Amino acid sequence: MKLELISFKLCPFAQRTVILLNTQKLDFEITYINPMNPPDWFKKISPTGQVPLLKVDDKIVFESSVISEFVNDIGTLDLHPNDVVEKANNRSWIAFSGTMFDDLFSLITGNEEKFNAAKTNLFAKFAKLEAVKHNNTFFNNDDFAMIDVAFSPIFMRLAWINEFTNNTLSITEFKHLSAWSDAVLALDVVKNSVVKGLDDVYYSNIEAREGHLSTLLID
Ligand SMILES: N[C@@H](CCC(=O)N[C@@H](CS)C(=O)NCC(=O)O)C(=O)O
Repeated sequence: MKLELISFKLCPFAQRTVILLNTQKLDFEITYINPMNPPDWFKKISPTGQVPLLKVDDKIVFESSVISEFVNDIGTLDLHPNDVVEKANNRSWIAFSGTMFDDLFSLITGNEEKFNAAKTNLFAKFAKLEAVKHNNTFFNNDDFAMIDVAFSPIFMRLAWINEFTNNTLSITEFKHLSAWSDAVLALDVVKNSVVKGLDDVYYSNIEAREGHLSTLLID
């Protein structure tokens, strides 16, 4: 089975796919495009115009949540819990995590009012997660799972923003969440899921958006 991932370097959804493919040790090619200015060949094959898109031989799989499940299906490891209730619960929190990308987008692009509203929203979600997170290394236990993959791009972007500003989005008040984020970000499979220097690109992106967050950047 030949796998080709169509990606965009800054895309958190595509980053999830890269982490999963590498965790499953599956061979794949990666082709980067800019979905805001896509090439014609991409427009022809993509129903949504969005990345990630996975080409599997001559078929396509799109929507990152579906791609994630597909990669789990073809991989040798089952990265979901065995218990069906636990698995459904994990999938619920994965769906919940999707809304955090809207908050992150508003945090980067919004004026002070929108920034504060997005931060309040995001931190209310963190509080909900903190309430259900146990003392384990990862979300379920000591095994890195699909749910940890789903949160990896969020934790990475949060860490970047905290590094670029005076810890504007520090999550240290959430003890379990902080420890979980540290454990996820320490993994090579997560560290290597983005191209070298993407943090600088992210910094420049924050600057270019000229939102409230850009005024909080430190060198
Ligand atoms: N629901 C989609 C969202 C993917 C998404 O928003 N991708 C962005 C890049 S990170 C994109 O392709 N944007 C271009 C567009 O929406 O036209 C998924 O999970 O795959």
